[in-house]
Amino acid sequence: LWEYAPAPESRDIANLKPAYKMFVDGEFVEGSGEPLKTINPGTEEVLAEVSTASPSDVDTAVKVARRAYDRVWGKMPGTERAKYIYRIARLIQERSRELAVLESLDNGKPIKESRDVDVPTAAAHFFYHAGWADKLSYAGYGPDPRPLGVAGQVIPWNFPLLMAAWKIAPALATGNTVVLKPAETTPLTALVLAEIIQQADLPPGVVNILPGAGDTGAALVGHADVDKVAFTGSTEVGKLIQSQLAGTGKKLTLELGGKAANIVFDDAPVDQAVEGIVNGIFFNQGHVCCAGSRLLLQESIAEEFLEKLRIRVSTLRVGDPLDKNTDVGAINSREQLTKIQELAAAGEAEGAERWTSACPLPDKGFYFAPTVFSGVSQAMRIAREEIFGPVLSVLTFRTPDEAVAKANNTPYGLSAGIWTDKGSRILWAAQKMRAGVVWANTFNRFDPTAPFGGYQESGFGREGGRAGLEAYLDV
Ligand code: TXE
Repeated sequence: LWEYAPAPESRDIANLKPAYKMFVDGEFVEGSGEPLKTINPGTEEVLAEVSTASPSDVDTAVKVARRAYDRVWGKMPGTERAKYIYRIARLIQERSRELAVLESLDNGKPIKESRDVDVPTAAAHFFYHAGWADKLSYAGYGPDPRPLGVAGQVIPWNFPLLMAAWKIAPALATGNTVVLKPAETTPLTALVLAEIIQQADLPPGVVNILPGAGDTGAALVGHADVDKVAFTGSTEVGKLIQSQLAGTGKKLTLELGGKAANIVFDDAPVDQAVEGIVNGIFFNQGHVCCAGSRLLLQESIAEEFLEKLRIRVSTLRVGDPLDKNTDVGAINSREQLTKIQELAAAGEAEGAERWTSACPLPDKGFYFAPTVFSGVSQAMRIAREEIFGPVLSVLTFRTPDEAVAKANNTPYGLSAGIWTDKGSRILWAAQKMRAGVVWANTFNRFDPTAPFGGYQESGFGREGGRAGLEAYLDV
């Protein structure tokens, strides 16, 4: 049995500073908002004090971004923009250990995930988009598609660096300038990305990074001189932004919550499916908008499959995010932990059968043991609401039609998974599923070449691939 071990990975690698400033016009400056303290969710210790942007700082940053757009970036040939974007990608690679440790400290995710997924995928987004910068005329939008101007971008805390890359890279490739607000609980890696942007010699004002809470975000997206808004976060705030922007003519993309179904048919390769289901919900503590949070099992295999699944889940090691053996790290904040606890309690109260892994949890920090609910019915809150934590809800079905109907019985529509040996069934189900991404015999695969985005209350617009460029262009 695994025992709790102190972090072997030195936190010195993170190059943590006691205080961080915001990044405006190529400089790190003190914001005039109330400073915030970002904490390590794995230990509850304060990591650093971070300067925040007031509405007047937002106004300054937008003006600076406008000037950089008008004078430099909006006019620069794509071949030149590409060089800067490649440089950012290379610098992310060079500073990858620092970024990975800092991400795990600030967010709580296991170091093996920040090391193997977040940081390399962030670099990949810059590499991929650098390649587009000088090829936009050949992208099928007609000659010289135009950038929109200033992009106001607001991102969440679940993939802090990766979401920043996901937002900034396509904006730069298409010739837009950026004002980005990271989430209040995870501002640090975005500010190291700002250092990288400075190191890459990007013209001042092309990218500005302003930490702050929801009020800073609201001031940014509502600013009259912002042309395009890109938001990733809760459906609740996404709806607020949509109504705030109604009638302004700003281009908007929203990437919101999800409640993805992972469907396992009776002919699925069982061991592979068990791994995929575990990865689908326990990766990043389940703080994933496309997490496979609903498992739909064909009735004939349900009991056997559940048994194997519980055995596998009981081997997951929960604990110190900096320990390389950790599979499930810390929940990002006390608020999120409370939300998960409340929804799990609702699952029990509504009559689902709760199984929780008996793994040891550290005494300090925000942790939640991997949990599987079986006997879940479609009306239960744990089948309808996004839990955004390491909690899986298991439902059953008899026929493929019933599986697809249940998968689609959600107000969301971000992703789905299908596990079967039959190629024809994969194609059939993928066509019928209202989900922006459908994975077959795999899950949670991210790639900058593939468009990502949702249906219904999961938002609209696509990020990644050629489709993602369209959100930043007038065509
Ligand atoms: O999200 P918020 P929270 C879901 C998940 C989670 C729940 C709540 O279910 O439990 O949302 O998380 C900024 N105008 N997702 O409260 O508030 C905020 O500062 C402009 C799914 O953290 O939406 C942060 O930078 N911006 C999701 C960002 O919005 C505003 C990822 C997201 O925070 C704002 C995160 C406003 N009025 C949570 N209010 C996903 N799709 O992956 C807040 N913000």
